[in-house]
Amino acid sequence: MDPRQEQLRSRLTALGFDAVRVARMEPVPDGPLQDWLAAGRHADMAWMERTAAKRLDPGLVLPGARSVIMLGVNYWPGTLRQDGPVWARYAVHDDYHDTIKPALVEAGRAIEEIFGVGPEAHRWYVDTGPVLERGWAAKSGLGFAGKNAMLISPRFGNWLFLAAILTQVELAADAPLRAQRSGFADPGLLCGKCTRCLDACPTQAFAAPGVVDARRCISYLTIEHKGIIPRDLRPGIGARIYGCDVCLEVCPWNRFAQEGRRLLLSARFDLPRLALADLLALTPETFAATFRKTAIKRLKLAGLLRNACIVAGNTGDDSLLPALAGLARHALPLVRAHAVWAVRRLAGKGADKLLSEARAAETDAAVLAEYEGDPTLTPRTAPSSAA
Ligand code: B12
Repeated sequence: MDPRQEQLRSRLTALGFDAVRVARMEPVPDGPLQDWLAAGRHADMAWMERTAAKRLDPGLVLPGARSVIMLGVNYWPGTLRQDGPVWARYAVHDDYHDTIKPALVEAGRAIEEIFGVGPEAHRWYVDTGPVLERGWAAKSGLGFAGKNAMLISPRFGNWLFLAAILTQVELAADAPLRAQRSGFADPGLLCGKCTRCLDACPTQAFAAPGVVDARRCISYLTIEHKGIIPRDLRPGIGARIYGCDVCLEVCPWNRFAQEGRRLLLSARFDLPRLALADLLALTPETFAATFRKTAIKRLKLAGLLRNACIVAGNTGDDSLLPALAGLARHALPLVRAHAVWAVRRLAGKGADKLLSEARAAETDAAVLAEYEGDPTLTPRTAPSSAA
């Protein structure tokens, strides 16, 4: 192999990337992304439609691109006690987009120095770019596509952030993992008969192995979705306040996960120690101070209060009723709607008294619907295959 490629690999590893693999650029297989979008499985993520052409043709992102360098950052936090509200593990860090970006800037410089090219010869992304990161990662052999739709690494399990560098430099491609050589679009080949992730999903969000329907996925509902969360999906959210790791944590491949160097991460393991009562009492000021630098701040206070009300409604803990009754008079209808649901779920018949003042003042149709709806509605059991 060209010694310059080995030099690049060592530089990228030294920068803090735990996995470095290369895929040769080639046309993306027609089908999976288009089918997913056509079925509406991207929910309200309209940007997925707007960027589809680029995701399918990296030449539109970087003309003349020849290779994709796929990078993985191991974020397995080891044991993380979460007795109260449960956070997705990726979120108990300063925003990974911000902590990984400086290393990508350095990576770009390394390519320029080592291969004598200019900055126009590469483009890097972490998460937010129009690149099918999991597809390229599987093609590069960084891992394989699991039934849970995750890129699973035999070395790190499910706990890798991915980043991609498209480059016009022709690099030698690494081989995909053996079972995937015949083609990537076969999620679950290395999962064998295991269906733990599909069976464990609390909201039955898998339309098929490897295919997530975002409309039912707790990660989507609690992070990306801006509006009211469908009532029948709220019980399945359980104690999950932000994101969901269920389909990741049940995966047997995690037996290889180990705490890593964490060079590109900044832990916020204080967040799981916040009690639900603290979250329900957040103000704009305490929200901004607590979640500064984290990805959670993008959810905004209203979104976090919405999620906290759902978690509260699922706890069965009626000591939270005074705080929830207070939130039923919050300035924002989004918060009021979920607070009313939680009070009615926890207090049963006693809810009318607790909510009488709030109800008398209510004018918003969506919130009024929460006073009428059945708060004990349990999740639908049939997996959704609805388009
Ligand atoms: C939109 C999105 C979501 C949506 C939709 C999820 C989904 N399954 O698509 C929601 C909000 C639900 C979500 C949730 C989560 N996400 Co997300 N998400 C993304 C994002 C921005 C785009 C994913 C996408 O394109 N989906 C469309 C589907 C159809 O594509 P796909 O599943 O990736 O794979 C298809 C294609 O690759 C294609 N394909 C087939 N053959 C080939 C061959 C080649 C060569 C190529 C290129 C493609 C290709 O077919 C595949 C199968 O259908 C990526 C970042 C990125 N830019 O890629 C992060 C990303 C996938 N998310 C990530 C994470 C961590 C999560 C969560 C774990 C967060 C959490 N704890 O709450 C959950 C996991 C849910 C799950 N099981 O998927 C990580 C995953 C890392 C990993 N090891 O896999 C990513 C890569 C972000 C990152 N940079 O680290 N996410």
